[in-house]
Amino acid sequence: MSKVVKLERRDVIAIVTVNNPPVNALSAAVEGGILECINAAIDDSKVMAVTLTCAGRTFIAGADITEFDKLPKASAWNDLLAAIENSPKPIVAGIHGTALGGGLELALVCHFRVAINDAKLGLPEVKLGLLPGGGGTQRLPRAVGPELAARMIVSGDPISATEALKFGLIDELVEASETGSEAFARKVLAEKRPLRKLRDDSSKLAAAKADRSIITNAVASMTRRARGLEAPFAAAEAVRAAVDLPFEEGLKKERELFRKLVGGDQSKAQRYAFFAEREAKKVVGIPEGTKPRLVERVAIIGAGTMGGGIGMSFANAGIPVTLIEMGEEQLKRGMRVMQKNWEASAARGGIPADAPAKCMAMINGMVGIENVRDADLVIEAVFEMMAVKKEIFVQLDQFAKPGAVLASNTSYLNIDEMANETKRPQDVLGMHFFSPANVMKLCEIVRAAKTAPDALVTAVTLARKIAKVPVVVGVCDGFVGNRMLDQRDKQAQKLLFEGVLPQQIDAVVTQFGLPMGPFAMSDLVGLDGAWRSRKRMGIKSEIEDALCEAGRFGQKAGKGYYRYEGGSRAPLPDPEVEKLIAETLRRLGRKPHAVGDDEMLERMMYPVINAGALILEEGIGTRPGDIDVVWLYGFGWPIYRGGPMYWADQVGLNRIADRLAFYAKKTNDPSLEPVSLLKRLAAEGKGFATLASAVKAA
Ligand code: 3H9
Repeated sequence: MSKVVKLERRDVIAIVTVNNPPVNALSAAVEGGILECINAAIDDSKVMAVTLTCAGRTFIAGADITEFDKLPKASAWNDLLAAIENSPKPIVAGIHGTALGGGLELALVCHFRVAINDAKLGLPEVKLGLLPGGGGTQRLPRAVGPELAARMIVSGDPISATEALKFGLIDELVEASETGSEAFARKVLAEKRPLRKLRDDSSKLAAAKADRSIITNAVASMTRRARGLEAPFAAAEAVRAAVDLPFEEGLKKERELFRKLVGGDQSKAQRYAFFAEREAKKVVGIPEGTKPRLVERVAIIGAGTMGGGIGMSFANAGIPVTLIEMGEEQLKRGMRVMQKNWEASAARGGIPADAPAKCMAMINGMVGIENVRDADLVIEAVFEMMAVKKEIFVQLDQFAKPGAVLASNTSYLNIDEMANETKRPQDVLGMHFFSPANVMKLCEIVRAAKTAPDALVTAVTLARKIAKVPVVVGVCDGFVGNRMLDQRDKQAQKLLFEGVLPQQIDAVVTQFGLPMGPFAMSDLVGLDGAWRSRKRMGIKSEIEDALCEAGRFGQKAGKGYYRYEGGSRAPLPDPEVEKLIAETLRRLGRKPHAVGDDEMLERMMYPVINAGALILEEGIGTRPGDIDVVWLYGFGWPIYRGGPMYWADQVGLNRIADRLAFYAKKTNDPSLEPVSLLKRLAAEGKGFATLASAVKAA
């Protein structure tokens, strides 16, 4: 009998229970086990109906993604689906937790489905660069209609059990999945309900057959953000096949599209990213079983853009916030911005109409740092200057309660120096949020020299609680994300001085798949801050200085490297800028020359990889996957390229090391020389992935 699937009988009801922690993924063993139990139940003359449920935290959350690289075993999977669907005895799926991917597809071949109220049901395969390959694209449109099915399949987002009931995906809401499905099975028997096979029911397809815009519109709204991704378009094609083709032919189409995607580079990269994100949550180098400290209230110092955004993230998660400013005016301004942001989300329908008031009630605005007293975690988000930060930490040491975690949101500065201002450096760490902090998911958790393991775990746990993706990094200038990004931006600036236009450089980056190029990003951030610091330090950056002197401070001024019309955020190339660059180059005696797109990409991206290698060499980042997660969630690296370190492995480290050495000479820039880790791996013919396994094994 199977170790992961159990069969019991309660008089006429056979109960099949999957128990494959943590998420009951459909491994080969689970598939085989379910088939064996279903066949045994069908063969048992005492059994009249069967239920399929799961032990543990969730219903089956999909196929086992770790097994995808092995040979496909479509026939075993098809045998299982056919055995359930063609069973002469009713089979009821009892759902709790998440019925996802292959899990929902299995439920869709059952004749009935019941779910508990907080269950979620979805086909998230597109998020792994796939489409549902177990009949989901053909049966879901028949269950809920093609419009909702297209939304679910093309976006990968699940729906709630209540919505599932409303649209006919489930038959009933129940209190508990096991007892509820058993009771429902008895009802089916008592009422002699006919077995419903979705494959034979095309009634919900009629409307979309008559009016194609139903499906076209749903697909268009879901694929708008799918730039560069293959899977959402393939998924849409499969849903269209459900409407246009007979069931069997639609299935064939689905299989064909699935096979193409599963062996493709995009899905491999997306599956890699899925596991990299989960690995990143595991903090390396702390005693096993380290527990987080209890955090019931958070204090944030500074109600500016960052502080406000961080405060919103905590309030959204239901964690009370004390927002602290130096004066009433700044505090009022900060609170007003938060309220406006929430109201704008409510107006867009992103949050319920009563959410802004509820969220604002979570924020307690106060003047004076002594008000950190009640907080279990304090995050300072004040001006990015070491002297100011140090002063804050001296005061935190005085006012914060013993055991409170003290965090800085600095994006570049040395956390050890701040920690040393206190008598409790073990409680100090960095929590570097990315702007806008209420939207961006990345949070670099900076472990300082003396940070205690439980303080670190507290920050990681809390970041997850507020729906951020935490990555633990070490202390260095710019940590992982900004330190690497600076290398790209430095090279982008050099290209500008060779006469390449901002829009040409940005286009190379966006064509590669990032949402924004370095110059559009500078315009978004604003050019004036860096200009003022350069002036203070007596540093020059002639082109950007000239832009600022002409009042071109970026988006907020309606002009920077680009011009912006009528308050729009769309960057438009500006002949004025071309003129200004040409004049600056003439003044400096530089001759513009053309640079090809491939060279631009190499010159901007390979230094990023080099910096990543140095970060690993120095131990600032633990795993190459952590660096990839930073880029995926901090800078919108295209998920179908896995992350910079994964991408580097696909390009080949040998090539990257060679090209870096070449550009170091060609552009007379020794900072481009490959670092020793990169050189060593390249010489050994290895990739960064070999380091990931070394860390895992440790
Ligand atoms: C599919 O079904 C294809 C079919 O259409 C075609 C068939 C022919 N496999 O996320 P968590 C692990 S494609 C293997 O931290 P949560 C995960 O790595 C699949 N492992 O928990 C982690 O391991 P560890 C479609 C999996 O509570 C642990 O479980 N399904 C899988 O925050 C806990 O995960 C999906 O895409 C898996 N499928 O979230 C669902 N799923 O502890 C993907 C999870 O060693 N999964 N693991 O680090 C999820 O979305 C979330 O994991 C879930 C739980 C919502 C289920």
